[in-house]
Amino acid sequence: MSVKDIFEVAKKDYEKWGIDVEKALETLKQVPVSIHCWQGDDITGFEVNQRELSGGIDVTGDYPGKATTPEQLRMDLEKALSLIPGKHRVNLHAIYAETNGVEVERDELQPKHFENWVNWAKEQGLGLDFNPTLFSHEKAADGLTLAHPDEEIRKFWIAHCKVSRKIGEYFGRELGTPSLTNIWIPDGYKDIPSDRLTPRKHLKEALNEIFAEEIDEKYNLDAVESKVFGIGSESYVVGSHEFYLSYALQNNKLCLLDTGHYHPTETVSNKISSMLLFNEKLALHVSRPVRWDSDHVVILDDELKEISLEIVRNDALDRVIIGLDFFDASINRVAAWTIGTRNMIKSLLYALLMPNEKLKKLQEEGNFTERLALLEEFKTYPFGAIWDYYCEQMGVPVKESWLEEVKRYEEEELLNRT
Ligand code: RNT
Ligand code: ZN
Repeated sequence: MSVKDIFEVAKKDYEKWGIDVEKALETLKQVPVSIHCWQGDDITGFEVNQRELSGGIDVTGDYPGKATTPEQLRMDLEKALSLIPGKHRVNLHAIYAETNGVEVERDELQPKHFENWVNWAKEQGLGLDFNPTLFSHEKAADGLTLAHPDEEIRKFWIAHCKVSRKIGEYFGRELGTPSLTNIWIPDGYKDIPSDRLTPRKHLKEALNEIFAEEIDEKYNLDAVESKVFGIGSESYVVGSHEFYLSYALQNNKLCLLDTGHYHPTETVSNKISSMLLFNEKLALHVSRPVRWDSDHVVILDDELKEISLEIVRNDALDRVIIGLDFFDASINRVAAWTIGTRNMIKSLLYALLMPNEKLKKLQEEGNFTERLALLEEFKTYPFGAIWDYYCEQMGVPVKESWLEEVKRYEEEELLNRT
């Protein structure tokens, strides 16, 4: 039986519940996932003065073939994108600027340093997102940036964030889709602080300065990303969830939730509905924290499905901006992108194929037996057959056949890199 034949049979199972499978696929096609460029080169970037990764995040592994030039990184992204169904976005960091061998400090970056990325995005039909890079730098060596006690250091990072928003605006103007410019800072303390308020006051004032200039939301959207701890900031993180949740609400910014940035039994899926009631939009960094904020490749686990269910059943596909954030250097990096992104999309399809209205009604009626029974039975509905058909329709490899492509690419390209 062909993929299409199997699909036709599977579709009937869903139709019994009034689920319009074709419509679900149409909806899925419209959902962009922002793919982080940094999986391709272990967050190294292309600065002339390359610094070691810092900021309390870490990449482990030495799988061969890492991209070391912008051309290689774009080529690898193209390979991954050819294996992922749908039209998506690419998320850049300031360290991915191209400055022609000239050292340009981060507070002096300009849109022109991202011209190659924009031209490439136009060619590929992609949107671009952006992040100022407030780590891997001597001015962040003590793990403090926007909340630093030294005003000069704060000023430097404020200037960097300001130019970053202009770069985001440039992306949005050129590509016709707003850039999400997300600020994440590593600031915190290894040991118990004697003053928690002052650093947070510095951060609040720094953000106010950064956002002082109005930028049209048609071109740029600002987000702030919180965290609970990092390596070297185990006892205190300045930009905590409460801090940014309050800041975002008061200042009409997007709160960005990274799934690795909460306590182990706290889930992002359970936060989305609350935030939807008070925020017009919110943003995600979907990651996989294994025991800590380890940024493993996203798998199709229960929490991923639950996140997608919360987005879909609350009709929030255009209010929750989905981005990915993982980095694994112990496996083929193109495969890592492909696996993680395909899983994100799969989970959205899974959610779109649930009888969400029926399930809500059962809860309202207090029919918890049927609610549990259906939620469980749908786990083994022929979801894979719908997914395969979607991949075929979108012109990307079906099932694990994408792996052959990656293996060929590894042999022909990645293993030849020195
Ligand atoms: C760090 C944050 C942040 C980074 C990227 C590289 O804990 O998750 O989003 O991973 O900006
Ligand atoms: Zn993140």
